[in-house]
Order: sequence, then structure tokens, then C-alpha cells
Amino acid sequence: MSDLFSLHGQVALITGASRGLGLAMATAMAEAGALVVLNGREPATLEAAAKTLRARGLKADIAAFDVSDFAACERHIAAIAQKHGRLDCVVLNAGINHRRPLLEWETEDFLRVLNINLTGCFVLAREAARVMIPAERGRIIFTGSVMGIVARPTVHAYAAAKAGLAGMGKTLAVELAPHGITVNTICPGFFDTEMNTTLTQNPQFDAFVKSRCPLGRWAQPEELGGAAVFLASHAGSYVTGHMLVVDGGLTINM
Ligand code: GCO
Repeated sequence: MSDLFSLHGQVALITGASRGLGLAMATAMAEAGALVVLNGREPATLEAAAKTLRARGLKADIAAFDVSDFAACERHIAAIAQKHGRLDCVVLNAGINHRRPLLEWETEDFLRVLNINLTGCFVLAREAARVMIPAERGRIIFTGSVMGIVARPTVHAYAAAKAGLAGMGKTLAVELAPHGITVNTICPGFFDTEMNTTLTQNPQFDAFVKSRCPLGRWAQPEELGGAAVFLASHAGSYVTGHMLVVDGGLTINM
């Protein structure tokens, strides 16, 4: 049983891993035995997170770069594979949100969200595939969202990017399957993260989440860890092109 979910000997890059869902998934993967490479923009924050993991006897390294700097994405994937001799899994999770009524949206803001949440993931997936294809195995995991499935107002670029990831996850799954690479999209529901503080602190939104979601509460970041370990490990070997919804039942509730 433990072998089924083991990531021992594997190297995984997790983007957006200084905090929130990225750090929670990285922690779970490190606990499953992986050497996790934490990505984010601030080296000091990343180093602190890596230090906390290492203090627990887990394996962690950092790679500080902005996922919307596409040249940096290319350089860093190559450097990680070179440094560690392999790259088994990428969890492409870094993301931002921008919430405005439609008529207040600047086109620039739309493009900024897409660059980080979607195009950066495309570039990183492509570069990871460059390493994984010769190895004839690999796991690519996107952090999508229930917002790629259902809708709420104001989060136009975020929803476009998350639906885009799920769609691209399927084309990549089909194209990369012959190379032994699986590609899946985890679709979180409403999690109690820093990115969502404006929502968790809004009494109306808080009440909405609690009533709309059958489990009746926000999720804690740790509750996403198992999904990442499952898709990265042998347990998920026959799962590809899938959207794994982790939303407390929100999207199946009428
Ligand atoms: C929003 C939230 C998102 C949600 C996400 C659910 O404004 O919709 O900020 O980050 O948490 O869409 O996965």
C-alpha cells in the first residue's frame, strides 16, 4: 500500500509553492518521499519553506523565478533536470486572481493573469516534456479550479485560464501518452488560503460557501496534498487527461 503512493527517488517541481495550495502539495509530496523543488518569486520565502521541510528530514530545494518570464521557465527546467539528474513530476500551480466587474477590467490585467495562470503552465509543461520524453515517463499536474467548470462573476481571466488548463491538459494527455507521460488537472473548490482572504473574510461569501458546499465548510490547504501524491505516484499510473475535482461536493450540488 505504501509503495503504491511512494514518491521515493523522484524529483518534483511545484510552482507557486511558497504558500497556500502549492506549499501544501509540495509538503505532501515530500512526505511521500520526493525531493521537492519549490518555485516562487521570493528566494527568502522559498528558502524558509524549504528549511522547514528539511528540518523534518524531508528533501527540498528551491528555484526562484517568475512563471510569466518564459525564458526563465526554459532555463530553470533545464537547470533542475541537470542539477538533480531527473525531473519526474511538475505541479504547475502558480496562479493569481484579479476580481473586477467586467467594465472595470483593463485588457492588460486580463493578459497578466493569463500569462501567469495559463501561458506559463504551457511553457513549463513543454519544457518538462522535453526532459520527460527521453526518460519515457513523467507526470504533469495542473492546478485548475472549479471556476473552470462553473462560474461566478468578476473572475473572468482566472476562469478563462483555469478552463484553458483543463482543456490543454487533455490535448497534452493525448499527445504525451505514447511517451509514458500522464497529464491531469486538479480542480480545487474553495480553500482557506491567503489568496482567498478577501473571500473568507467576507461574511456573505463565507455563508455562501458553507451553504453551497455539501461538506459545509472551506477546505484547508492540506486537503489537496493527497490528490497531488495520487496523481504523481504509481497509484495514478492509468489516470490521464482527468479533471480531479476536490471541492467538498460544491459542483455536484443543486
Ligand atoms: C475566486 C477565488 C478562487 C477560488 C477558486 C476555487 O475569486 O473565485 O479567489 O481562487 O478559490 O476559483 O478554486
